[in-house]
Amino acid sequence: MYKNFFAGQWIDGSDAMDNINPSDTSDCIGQFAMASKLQTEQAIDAAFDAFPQWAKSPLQQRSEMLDKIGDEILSRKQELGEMLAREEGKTLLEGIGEVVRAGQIFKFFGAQVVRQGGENFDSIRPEVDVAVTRSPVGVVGLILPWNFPIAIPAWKIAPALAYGNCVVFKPSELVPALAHALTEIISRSGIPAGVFNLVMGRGDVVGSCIANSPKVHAISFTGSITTGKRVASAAVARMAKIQLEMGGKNPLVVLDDADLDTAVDCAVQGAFYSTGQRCTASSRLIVTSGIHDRFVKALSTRLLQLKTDHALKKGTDIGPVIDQRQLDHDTRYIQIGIDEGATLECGGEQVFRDTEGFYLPPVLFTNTHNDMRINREEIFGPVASVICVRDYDEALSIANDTTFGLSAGIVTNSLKFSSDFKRNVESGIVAVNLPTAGVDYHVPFGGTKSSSYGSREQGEYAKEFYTSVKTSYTLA
Ligand code: UN1
Repeated sequence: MYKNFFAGQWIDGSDAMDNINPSDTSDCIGQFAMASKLQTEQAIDAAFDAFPQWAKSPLQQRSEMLDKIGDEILSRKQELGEMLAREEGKTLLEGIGEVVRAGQIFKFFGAQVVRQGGENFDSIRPEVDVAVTRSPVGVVGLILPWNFPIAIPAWKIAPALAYGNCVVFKPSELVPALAHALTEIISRSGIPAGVFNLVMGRGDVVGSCIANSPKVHAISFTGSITTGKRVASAAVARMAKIQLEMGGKNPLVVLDDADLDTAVDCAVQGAFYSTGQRCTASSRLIVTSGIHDRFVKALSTRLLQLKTDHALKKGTDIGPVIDQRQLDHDTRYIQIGIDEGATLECGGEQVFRDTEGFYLPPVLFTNTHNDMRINREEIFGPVASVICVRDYDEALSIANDTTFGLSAGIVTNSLKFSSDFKRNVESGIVAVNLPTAGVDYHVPFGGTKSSSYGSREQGEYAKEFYTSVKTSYTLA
């Protein structure tokens, strides 16, 4: 039984959940404690009580602590990567990559701790000095998804702690093992009791309690738009600070002059790796007519070569989708695409392997248009559509014709079109001759329109959310 961690103690839940391997449903990774509402309140109280002391803690102590957490994560990348692949279903290589990213994030914020500085201004009044400084926000509630079980926790927990906040961390109930492993590492870093708390459990119990608690000063959320809106309205009702990262329907534009191999690489990596379960996935492939047929042929050939199998099996390119519910959801959308008149170019059916898992090989639709539901709603699976367009102008206008705005990509050799695209595409991230997914850890991450709300995550920009600004005036 893996326990919750709050007020510096490992604590049993009021209930327990099985953690099932999506590559092999006979493999149960463990039983994880589910916190009750009362326990969640106790965790929040612990964070609230620990905050005044932690806010004043020596920077050197915080810096060394985060660096040490990063070191341990990096030194255990193989083991943690395996656990990640086993629990979430991305391949071992992707699992290890994600663990490394998490380690690097902790080390980055370990260094950022001692790079905190304010600004001085001359006043408009004589003899007055103005200083702008930053203070921690307080107790930060983190409500997180299952698709990056260690990297997303890292990019929220590390800055939260670096800037002097206390944390109440609610992972998705589908990936408790990595959350538990990360908590175990943090718990041994010398962190004072109550500063970091793990509460596993259901959204309507734990998540809702965090969103509604007057003792939680800020909430950072990554997940679906529906849940994000619910969290946001609870937080706004009590004027808590909020940061939301939600869906995407990210366009990858391929122009006639593109290098075909680069275009296919970007589409395969961006749309189908991590089983397409990324909010940065390129689910709309917008292709100009001169290269369309060659692109579709080369991409389908590549897709048919990809091996969809057990995430830990050597040679697997695409792991399973996360669970039965997601598989049903993906399959429902495939049917919607067929009913809307799209052509199923490859994939479309669940497949069966040696172990019982949720295997859905890459699905590619062609002959689609941007008004179809498969091109308007986020599917969050290994499903992408090709939209054929006349020219660059039509490609840009279709790329922007969406309620989302997280990531966008273009494959072209034209400086003119790539520059124009970087300027005019409505997204928070734009990639030229690179996949829309897979981002660096030291620069801002986030989107526009309904993809994101609040200030950016990651890199130095994270401080906008995890600190509040104070302006002081002093008569000299
Ligand atoms: C990436 O593409 O490297 O949930 C990161 C997601 C995003 C993270 C994507 N928040 O997919």
